[in-house]
Amino acid sequence: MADKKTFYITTPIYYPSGNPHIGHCYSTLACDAIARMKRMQGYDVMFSTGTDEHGQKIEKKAQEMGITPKAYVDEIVANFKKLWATLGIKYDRFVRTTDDYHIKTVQNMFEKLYNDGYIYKGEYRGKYCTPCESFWTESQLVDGKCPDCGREVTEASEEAYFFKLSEFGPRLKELLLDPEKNFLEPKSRVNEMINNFIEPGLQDLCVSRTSVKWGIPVTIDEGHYIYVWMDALTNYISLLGFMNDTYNDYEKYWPADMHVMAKEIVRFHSLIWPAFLMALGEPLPKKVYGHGWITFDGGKMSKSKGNVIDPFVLCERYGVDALRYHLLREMVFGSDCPYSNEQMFSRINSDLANDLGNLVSRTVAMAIKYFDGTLPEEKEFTDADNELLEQLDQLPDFVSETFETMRFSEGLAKVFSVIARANKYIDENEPWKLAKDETAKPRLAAVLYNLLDAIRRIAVLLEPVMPHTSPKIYEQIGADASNTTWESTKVRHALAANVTVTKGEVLFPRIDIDKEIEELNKLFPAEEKGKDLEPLKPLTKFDNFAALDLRAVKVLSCEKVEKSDKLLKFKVDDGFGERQVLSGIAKYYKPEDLIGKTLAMIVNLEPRKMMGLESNGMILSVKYGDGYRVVEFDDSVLPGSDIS
Ligand code: ME8
Repeated sequence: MADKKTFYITTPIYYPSGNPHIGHCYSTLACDAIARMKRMQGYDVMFSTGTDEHGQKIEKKAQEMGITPKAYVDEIVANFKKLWATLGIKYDRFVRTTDDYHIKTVQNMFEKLYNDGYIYKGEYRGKYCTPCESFWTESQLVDGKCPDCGREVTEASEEAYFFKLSEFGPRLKELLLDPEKNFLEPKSRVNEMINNFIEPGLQDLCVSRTSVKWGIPVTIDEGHYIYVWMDALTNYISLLGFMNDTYNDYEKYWPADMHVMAKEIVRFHSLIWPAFLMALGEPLPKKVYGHGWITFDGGKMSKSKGNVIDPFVLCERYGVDALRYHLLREMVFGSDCPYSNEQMFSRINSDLANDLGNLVSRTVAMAIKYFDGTLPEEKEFTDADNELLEQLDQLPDFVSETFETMRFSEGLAKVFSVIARANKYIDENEPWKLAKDETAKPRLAAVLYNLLDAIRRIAVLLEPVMPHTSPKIYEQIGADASNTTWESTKVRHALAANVTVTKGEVLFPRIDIDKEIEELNKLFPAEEKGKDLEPLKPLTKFDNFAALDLRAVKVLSCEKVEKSDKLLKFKVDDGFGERQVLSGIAKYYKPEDLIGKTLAMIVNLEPRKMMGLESNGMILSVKYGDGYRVVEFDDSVLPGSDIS
């Protein structure tokens, strides 16, 4: 027998820097649905997902919690796996970048690229966004800030290894514009990549760090650690066994058929990843799909509208398949998609309970009522059946084509339009009237049989999206393994002519939307405003304020206080002369960054001693995240100026 055709699909490997949320669910569900469909279509599928565990963010979080980075990620990775199990995600391989085989591949690949002259040692100077772990060129900054997250960037410089990304501009442009390949979808992103990154000139890519120790060590230079994207992207081949001995699937599955991700990391997948592969002399992935974001009230979650979006809670209350269907139905490929529970409830009620659920329950109930559950062999088909049958005939190819290009929304809308057509077919043929006429029994049997067989074909096409519901439908309509294959959806009347139906549970109970939102609000009360703030103090006399002398002061010098990890020692000019003051902000500032700044200070507090040093006043700071920021003025404010 000839080998099966293979199909390799990947999700991004997620950062286990926080627990998975509904956004992560979308990419993973989309890949799962495609993988399931491809398996049904007879492909030998490799569907991979995993976690991207190295880097500064995770190192910092673990440090804050006083545990090792590995212990920190282990717990979150377990939550990712638990969520995927809850959502019915059937991945074939879960890669962790801390897995030995992955580390081996990344190290081997680094060495090869170094030996072949694609990686060299240099000094990096540039704008660096710490939270995003990204270096940016001046032209990529938006208003001088990180284009991804909008936060401040800082000038960074360190000894580092570089990958010669700058050499690959022309080949990458050719790849992106190749009309045969359609490498990157949606097409709108192609211009973005070319205009924003290739045309201005690709910069060589920093692929190692010395300051972040939580990473894969560079084997040829102690103290250097491989820097995020080279580590992360390589997962797609390490998990197949490229340059490691753990797996032996590279020849079989590479190149990947589809890399799926959201838009913010398309750049890494459509420029850097192919460039690495070009340098390695390996085949390129066939397709990169960058979908939009699931957004919450314009970016933020809100509990006040019953907008609980804990995927575990949603699955438990409304069912896994309802959530799977809703997410895949709502997101139009390429656009962002706002999430709201209210919208999900409407979808469940209209599509799942009313249209699909009713079609199944009405049809099964009629077969039981009119034929005791088993249809007679004798049937009378007429031209009135043609329209429904023709619509069904067109579905399999359309579903297949839309699903595998991430256009689930279109594909599902079409399936549900045929479900609506089937419901209309019931109303047009009025089985309840046929049942009253003994001579119309063959026609009645044909009508019910057409309906049951339509449900069969529809349920099979929906199985990739609703894998728990379709088998329940098969049971109710008397379908079996032979007539629930993907191929069988192309065939009319594959159900046994004398099929027996069985009454089953209600597939999707209707939701009373107002009541449910009230219920959710009770379960998850909206957070009280100001809950995390210091409580307000009682009123005080104006004189108490007037007694304080608040001034602008200029920092002349600033240094750490020995043996204290909190205190900084300042010399400031208060307009009248110099004075020494201490402040407990050493964790949030480098001393040299404060020199020359004009700050706000209370200058008439009685002197206090700290760590044996005298402090004459108090520098004002404001709470900022987990730390503090000094209150500062621009240079035009003179030292000694009164603050009132
Ligand atoms: O970027 N809407 O990891 P990450 C839709 N480790 N999709 C969303 C989403 C949302 N609101 N939020 C997250 C990383 N996603 C890197 C990837 S790959 C070699 C390395 C999904 O945890 C979406 O797929 O930040 C997005 O691209 C990905 O999670 C980002 O995951």
